[in-house]
Amino acid sequence: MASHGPPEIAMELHALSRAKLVHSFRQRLKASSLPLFGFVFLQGGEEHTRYCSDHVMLFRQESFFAYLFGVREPGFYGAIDVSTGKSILFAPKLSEDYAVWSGKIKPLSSFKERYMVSAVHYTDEIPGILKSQYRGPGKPLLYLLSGLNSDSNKYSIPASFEGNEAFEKDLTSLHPILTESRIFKSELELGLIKYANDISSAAHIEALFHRSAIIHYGHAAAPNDRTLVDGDMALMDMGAEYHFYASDVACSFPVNGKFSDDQSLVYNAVLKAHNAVLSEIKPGVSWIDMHKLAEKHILESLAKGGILVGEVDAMMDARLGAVFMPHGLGHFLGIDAHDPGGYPQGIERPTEPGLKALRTTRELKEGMLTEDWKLANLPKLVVLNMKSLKIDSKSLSELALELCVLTVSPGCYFNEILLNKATEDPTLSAFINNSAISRFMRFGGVRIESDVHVSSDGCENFTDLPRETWEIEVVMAGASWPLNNETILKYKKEKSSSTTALTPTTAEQNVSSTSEEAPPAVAPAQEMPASTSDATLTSID
Ligand SMILES: [Mn+2]
Repeated sequence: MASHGPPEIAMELHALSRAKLVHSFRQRLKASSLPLFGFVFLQGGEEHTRYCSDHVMLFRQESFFAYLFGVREPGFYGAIDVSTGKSILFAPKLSEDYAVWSGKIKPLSSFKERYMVSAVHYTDEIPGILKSQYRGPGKPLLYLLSGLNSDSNKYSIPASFEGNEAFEKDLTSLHPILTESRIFKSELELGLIKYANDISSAAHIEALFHRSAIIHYGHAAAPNDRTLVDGDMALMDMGAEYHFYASDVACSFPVNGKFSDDQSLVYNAVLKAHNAVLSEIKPGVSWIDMHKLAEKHILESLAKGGILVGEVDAMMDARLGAVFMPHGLGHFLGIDAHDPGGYPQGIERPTEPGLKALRTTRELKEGMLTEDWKLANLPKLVVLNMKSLKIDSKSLSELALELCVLTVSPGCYFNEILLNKATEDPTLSAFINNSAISRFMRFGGVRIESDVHVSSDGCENFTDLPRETWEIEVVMAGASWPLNNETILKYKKEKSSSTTALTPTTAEQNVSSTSEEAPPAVAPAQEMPASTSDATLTSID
């Protein structure tokens, strides 16, 4: 857990990312019989002030630039020479004024050392340096980053600098290769995501302890600012970031510390979906199949609980799952919480309800370049850099192990708009038990989200949180996590004495529960639970 302290940030992580990119890029150029000349050229993020004021907003590096260079400061450019593999950073020349107000200006040599690049110059030297280093004929060629992010539907902006008219520009080659490269993580990247997960897990536990009675969430126009009260479910989706690398974790719990029967029913439906997906993930599985598997478990549980009626297969055919889980099962995770690459060129987004919200439909792979890597003739300088940096106990191919990291985040929500639409649809409405579902109209929803990496024999879950209803209840009652044997024994003792006291056996047949706990009685005609978060759908998955 977090008590291990932060891992050392290894800048060779970025040297490795650059080497990997150069390797793939050269393969691509060779395959198209193009000469191995030119520079991959990126512009880092700029610092901004709040509107017209001089209030400087918190700077966070642009993600592609962070991936290749790890640079934390604003105003940089970066070039990677495709023919030599050499990398050059261009730093902004800061004025003396800057030094007076913001502290000592770092010399270029300190950037060279920290970011492990071949050279560092000032941004006003870009045209001169690139021209002098270019080995091809004619105008120097720049491979610029331009392409669509399939999550945001926004385009990356290609680098621009004074004097750029003297260069040839290629705007199509870089984006697909760099995006693909980001999907498969090195061991060094995994370490950071793992640590970010430790922090997130610890934060969620802390929130459970304090029962977070008030949650500000949502957005300025529709703030999720209602105070949660006794009887509500809380849904928290939050993740820490460490040296650019993200985590994305959600947990759902009853604010009063005890699951009601209805809350258990919905929560266990989602937990069953979550656990089923985790046990099925391995290289070769399709993400669409995983989404459908989650839907199926949720629909089955809702049917067992009497909220839905009819055959689950027929519900699946009618896409009823999208009414309760309108978002995709999960997404790639890395430098961005929604890491890019879900829809590479040639892969179309599905159009069916629910499936169209998937952030990827790819088949999961352990890594396609690993074998390639072992044979790769890597750019010399990068190899030298790597060797000089105390990682000699591991070979480059070991470090380059490529694993994809995803979130698994099934959810079940009772959204008024979607439910009303379903009631008006003759096919969908036939499955809905109106009197049962009316109890849930102000329920809100449940989401469980964990971060996993796909390995050859399945997946590893980085997120360490109480997930069973009883685990959540004992942690909310004050037990520390992970639970110690004493707590578990005490719980089991209480459980056995309470199950002997409880009678209904029909309940056990009616409710699906992944919990060790005795299944709760089904759908008692209790009063409507108070509403949960009004905005469970504003910040989905
Ligand atoms: Mn997510």
